[in-house]
Amino acid sequence: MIKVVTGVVGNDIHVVANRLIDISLKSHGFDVFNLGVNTYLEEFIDAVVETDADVLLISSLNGEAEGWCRDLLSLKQQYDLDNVVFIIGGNLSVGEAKTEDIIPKYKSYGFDLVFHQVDLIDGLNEIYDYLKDKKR
Ligand code: B12
Repeated sequence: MIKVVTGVVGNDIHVVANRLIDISLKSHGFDVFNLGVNTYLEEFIDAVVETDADVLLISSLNGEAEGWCRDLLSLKQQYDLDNVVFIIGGNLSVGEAKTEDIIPKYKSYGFDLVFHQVDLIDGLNEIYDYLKDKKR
């Protein structure tokens, strides 16, 4: 069973998308470790290491992930997490920003898949397709 750690990064209390993601992942047969809102990047990484997770799926609704996720690359190297898939979605900037600027920025932080203001169902379907291909 694919293990997924999920939650909302930083000082972010928007919980609705997180609950919907939890329900969707479970109904698609994933083993879900939901850390909920107000979770720091280091806590996500600890959970990934502890559970030996295959995927880390982070949400940010207030847009502050840009600040909270900058250290992802160095944490990935520190804990040797090359085999983990890193995904982030939600409102990935504070205020207006172009998706074509946002995606490369988060990829440079170390995320494999980035969804800025994407419909949740469309985004999750893309994630499920990506993970299916990875498993082959
Ligand atoms: C409800 C709400 C609140 C509630 C939250 C209650 C709760 N416990 O969840 C309250 C009133 C507390 C709140 C507070 C704040 N909020 Co508010 N809030 C909203 C609101 C109205 C709806 C958010 C929501 O839950 N939607 C339901 C979810 C399911 O939909 P969604 O947010 O559109 O999310 C979609 C995508 O982001 C995506 N998605 C999310 N995660 C992921 C992950 C993946 C992998 C994928 C693929 C997709 C994905 O899927 C969702 C569905 O399409 C939005 C405005 C809006 N109309 O969207 C603002 C909004 C998110 N809030 C905003 C702000 C600024 C705040 C505050 C900072 C306001 C303030 N000055 O105090 C605080 C933040 C406090 C904090 N520490 O985080 C801004 C964020 C702006 C930005 N990023 O630039 C928004 C967009 C309002 C706005 N237009 O300015 N908020």
